[in-house]
Amino acid sequence: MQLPRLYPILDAACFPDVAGMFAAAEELAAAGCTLLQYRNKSGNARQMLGEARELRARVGASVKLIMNDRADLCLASQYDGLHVGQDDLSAEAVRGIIGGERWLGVSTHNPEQIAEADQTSADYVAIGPVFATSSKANPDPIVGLEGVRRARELTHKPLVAIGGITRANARSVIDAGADAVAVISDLLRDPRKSAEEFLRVLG
Ligand code: 3NM
Repeated sequence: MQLPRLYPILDAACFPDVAGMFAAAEELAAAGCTLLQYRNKSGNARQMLGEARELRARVGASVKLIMNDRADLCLASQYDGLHVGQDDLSAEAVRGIIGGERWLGVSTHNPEQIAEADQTSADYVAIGPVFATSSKANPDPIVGLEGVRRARELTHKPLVAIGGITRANARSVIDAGADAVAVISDLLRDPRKSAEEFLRVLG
């Protein structure tokens, strides 16, 4: 499994309407992003499936699409992977649902959770929030670059850093040991230009 350096997250709550989210997805794909996550913490299942399918239609088959939280919607939308947090079904439980081929990512926020995720069949581990973020309700304590370094020591799995990552600090996060950065807010304004700039500094 090879993670691209940039892992944009399309959070439905960050767009005034779904048309904006679909347009952003197209722009991110045009910029060269090859991995996107669809996140919707407040939509109902039917709405989410419709949006997930539309995202696939917009970005095409060459972009890997990851569903946040919902194993059922991952299967129903034929997404390439699933990302779960600490309050979702366990990695092993969702692995049993999505099968061995789809990518599985697990969010962690401290060394204990990283060590635990490392023992699962997860394909990558996410650590965060690295910096202050306003994109997540009730975020865990900030782990900083030191938290990324620590995470790097605790797992050999591909490591995704998340939380407050911008074009200005992304390089430092990779240098601290992350394989990829997951980003919501710093891709919202002019997604294509922002993603191109991320890819340039991360390249
Ligand atoms: N998860 P932004 S932080 C979705 O710590 C999410 O696991 C986090 O958004 C974690 O790039 C976060 O705008 C929000 O800070 C990331």
